[in-house]
Order: sequence, then C-alpha cells, then structure tokens
Amino acid sequence: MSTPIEDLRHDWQLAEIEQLFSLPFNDLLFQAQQIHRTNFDPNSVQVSSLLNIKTGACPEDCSYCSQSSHNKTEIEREKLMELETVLTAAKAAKAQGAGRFCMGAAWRNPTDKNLDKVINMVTEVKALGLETCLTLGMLTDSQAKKLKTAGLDYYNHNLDTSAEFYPQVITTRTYQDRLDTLEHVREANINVCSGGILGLGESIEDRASMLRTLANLPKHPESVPVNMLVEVEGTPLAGSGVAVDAIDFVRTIAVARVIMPHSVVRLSAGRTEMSDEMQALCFFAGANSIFYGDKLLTTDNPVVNDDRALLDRLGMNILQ
Ligand code: SAM
Ligand code: DTB
Ligand code: SF4
Repeated sequence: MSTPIEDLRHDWQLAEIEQLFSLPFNDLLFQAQQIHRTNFDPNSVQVSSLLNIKTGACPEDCSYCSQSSHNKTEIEREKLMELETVLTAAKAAKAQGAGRFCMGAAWRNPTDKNLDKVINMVTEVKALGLETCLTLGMLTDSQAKKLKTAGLDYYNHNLDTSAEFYPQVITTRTYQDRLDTLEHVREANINVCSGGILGLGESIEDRASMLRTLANLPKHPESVPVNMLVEVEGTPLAGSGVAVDAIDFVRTIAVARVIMPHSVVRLSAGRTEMSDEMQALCFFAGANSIFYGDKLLTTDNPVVNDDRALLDRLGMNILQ
C-alpha cells in the first residue's frame, strides 16, 4: 500500500513547499512519518559506501569542494585509481555490509577514454554482488547510454542548491548543465541520485526551491542525498557560513519525504558533526539511507562501529 504513482506530484508550487517548511515541527514530522511508513519499512536503512577514484585538480570552482583547483586545500591530486585498488575497497565495503558502492571522480566530465576505464570498474564491482553508483560530473547522452549498457545502477549528480542561489556557489557551469545531465541519465534508464547541500549560505526559500526542482522533474530521483556542508579549510565556504540549524536540517529531510514519497532520502555528508539525536530525528523525518564507511570522498564519515551502535540503539537494521 505505497503511495499510488498517480498521486506523486510534479507540479509543486514554491509557496506550497514553503508552507510545509513553516508547519509546526511536530505536524511536519507526523506527516512525513506517515508518508514514510506508507512507502518504506521505517526501521530499515539502505547503506552505500563511497570511494574517490580520482582526486583533486578539478577545473570546476565549486566553493564548498576540497578538490577544486580553484581552492587552496591540502588535497594531494591523484590520477584515476587502478582497477585492483578499487576492487579491494569494494570487497571491504561489501564485507562491512554495504549494499551499494559509489565511485566518485573529481572531473568536470569524463573523457571517453576514462569512461571506458570506469566501465571496467562498474562491471567488476557488480560481479562482486554490489549495486553500483558513479558520480563523474557531466555526461553526454551517449556516455549515459554506454554506462547503462555496462549495467550501472545509479548515477549521482547533485543540483546542490536552488537555481537562484547556484551562481553564488559555482560559476564554471550552469544549473541547466546539471539538469541536462540528469535528463541524459534518466533517458538512459539509469536510476537518478540527485540532491544538495545545506549550509552554503542559502535561505529556507532556496532549500524549498531546490526540492521543488527535484520533485517537479518528470520522474522523482530514486535517491535524494541531503548533505550538510563539510567545511574544508582552504575553501571559500570554510568558516564563513553560519552552521545549519539542526531543526531546519530535519525539516528539510521531512519536506523531501513529503513531496517525494517513493524516493530514498540519504542523510549524507556532515554526519560527523551531528549528534545521535539529530540523526535519529532525520530517520524519523524520513531519511532511510546513509553513507557507510570511515571516509566520504576526501573527508571523514562516522566509523562503522559507531554507526552500528547507533542503528542498534534505534532498533534499526541495514537493508539487505
Ligand atoms: N565532480 C563530480 C560532481 O561534482 O558532480 C562528482 C564528485 S562531487 C565531489 C559530488 C558531490 O559531493 C557534489 O555535488 C556535492 O554535492 C558533494 N560535496 C562535495 N564537497 C562537499 C562538502 N564539502 N560538503 C558537502 N557536500 C559536498
Ligand atoms: C553526495 O551527495 N554526497 C557524497 C556523494 N554524493 C558523492 C559526497 C560527499 C562529499 C563530502 C566531502 C568530501 O568528502 O570531500
Ligand atoms: Fe569538481 Fe565535483 Fe568538487 Fe565541483 S564538486 S570541484 S565538480 S569534484
């Protein structure tokens, strides 16, 4: 008895989403939890592990990112990883209980030659019995089709923020570029993973606008990561922003759950800065996925033992 497909809306108005944000907290969370229970096991969480397969020297100027060549961070650039190294990490992720292995590259877009190397990785990781996800930057429609043929399960490409606020965060590519790649991924029949970051200096209206864009896509993304900014020294956003209010963060998860009832909402980057109680509220608000493993791409994630302890404490289990 999940929400019928015909009831999934793609015509959200900004004012309606802002109204959800303005609801009394308990009313919003109650609504989100009801929708969550209609569509998912409320005590299960999907877990994905991340591996950065190409590090640093990215030509894009994303002002939050440790890997942009425009930012003066301490990241050592590394070329595309060897297949064997990737497989060792994928096996370790599987042994820890991850269901999906997500490989990220600090590229504006992959060259066709690099894409072929990554395709080998996808094939071999899939052969281990893991779902696969990639995040490589912009894709052409033919690159997306090639990845589908290789058996890729998910492609991550975040909108990051609202169309209105976006130019203050990134200037080397447009919002439309992001939407075009999402369209290529969707048309290739690959599951779409797309979300954003809170804590870039955006307003509540920007958060509502970003969620509106995601929900009003022709099909809701199967996976919606909600990241809290990880402040990396040397990036323009380090130390400049006001930390995201925890209650506002939870509200954003709840609104995502309400307007995209079938999407898996991932409580993504920033968990090392969140209390167990904040994470518990995020799960109550409808988050049902996390990144699992001690590292995100270049920054820390909670250690696996801590995550296991938290899930145990909450009586939650990892989705198999
Ligand atoms: N280069 C590709 C791209 O940007 O699409 C893929 C890798 S990129 C690092 C993947 C996503 O990680 C970004 O879109 C952003 O949402 C997230 N991210 C990067 N740095 C972050 C940070 N410091 N805090 C939170 N999220 C971050
Ligand atoms: C997503 O939305 N968050 C992940 C994943 N998709 C690729 C990345 C988080 C990166 C956090 C900063 C870092 O580790 O460099
Ligand atoms: Fe490059 Fe992606 Fe980082 Fe932007 S977020 S600088 S595109 S690696």
